[in-house]
Amino acid sequence: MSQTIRVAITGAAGQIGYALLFRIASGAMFGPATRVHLSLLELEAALPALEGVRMELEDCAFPLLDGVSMASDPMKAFEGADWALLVGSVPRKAGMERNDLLRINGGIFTAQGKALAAVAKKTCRVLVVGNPCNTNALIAMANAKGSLPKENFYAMTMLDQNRAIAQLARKAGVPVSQVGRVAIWGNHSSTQYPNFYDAQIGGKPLPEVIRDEAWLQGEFLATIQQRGAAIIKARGASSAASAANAVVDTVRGLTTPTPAGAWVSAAVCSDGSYGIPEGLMFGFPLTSDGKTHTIVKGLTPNEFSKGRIAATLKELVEERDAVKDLMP
Ligand code: NAX
Repeated sequence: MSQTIRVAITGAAGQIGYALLFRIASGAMFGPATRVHLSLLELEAALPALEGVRMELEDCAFPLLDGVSMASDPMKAFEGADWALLVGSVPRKAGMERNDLLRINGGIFTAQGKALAAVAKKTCRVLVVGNPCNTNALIAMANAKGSLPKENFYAMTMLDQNRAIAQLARKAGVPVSQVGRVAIWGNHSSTQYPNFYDAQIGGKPLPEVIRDEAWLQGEFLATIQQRGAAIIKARGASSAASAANAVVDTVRGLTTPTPAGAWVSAAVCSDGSYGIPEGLMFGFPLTSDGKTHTIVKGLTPNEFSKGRIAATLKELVEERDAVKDLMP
């Protein structure tokens, strides 16, 4: 049995936390040969509820779970972390403007970025889930500068990728395992672009299999972009189990070599690829060698894709400009 991986999780008493912690402790994230310690961060007021979750984790008697610790101070929770999963954030409330939301959460991710820089392992990798996740990740990355490499920061778009794969498989009448090279470009928001033009079904270009471009450009895109809202409408609560599953898929995708014909979607710090300004947290198709990621190069977006990428880029630049003063 190898070393213990220390995983810090924020917002651990929330609904995604409740679906996520048990998956990690069972070995779904780091495999059946890796032990884990869960270091849970919550607001002071949520610590009693978190204690109940801790008791349930104990009651599962997971063989891979080395321990669980709880804190309301990020300087404690992030100490020695190998991975930090930043799930907790303040949700948008009625009457709140987008800029208010950006700035309220900006404060949280400024403090958490600084705490990660101060006490996490220098190799710590950070996945931001809490919305607006691209810009929250940008703020955390900027505040950890000089301590944690910018390549170690990610924002989650894997739930969108999984949603897209499921819809494309259903339309083509094939198992999801047949759908590859689907990637989410840009922001995790309603401007995201789930690019289907480079996707493959059973190894063939997707547009040769799904010969319904109007559906792809119209209903398919709208379904993926609005899926979160549709789930809230149906369930009366936002996606939780599927979001937790996507967290597992993202970390697994970044810590294992990517199989041929597959891509991993996540927002990463742009290196200038595809004309996206360097330093912006932008969703790209990635591959991984199990240790580091690479942005898939050499794709040639058509005019439709270019238009969609430009729209989501515009939104992300506006978000970045609204929080510029929070980034040293
Ligand atoms: P919940 O409201 O159920 O849980 C959030 C938890 O975070 C609460 O327990 C709260 O006490 C805690 N929290 C708030 N501020 C904190 C802080 N400063 N430090 C530590 N903990 C803090 O939300 P949940 O449904 O779990 O969703 C969490 C976040 O994920 C939200 O921002 C949500 O919008 C976002 N999502 C992101 C997705 C993605 O694909 N990137 C998809 C699912 C989800 O919508």
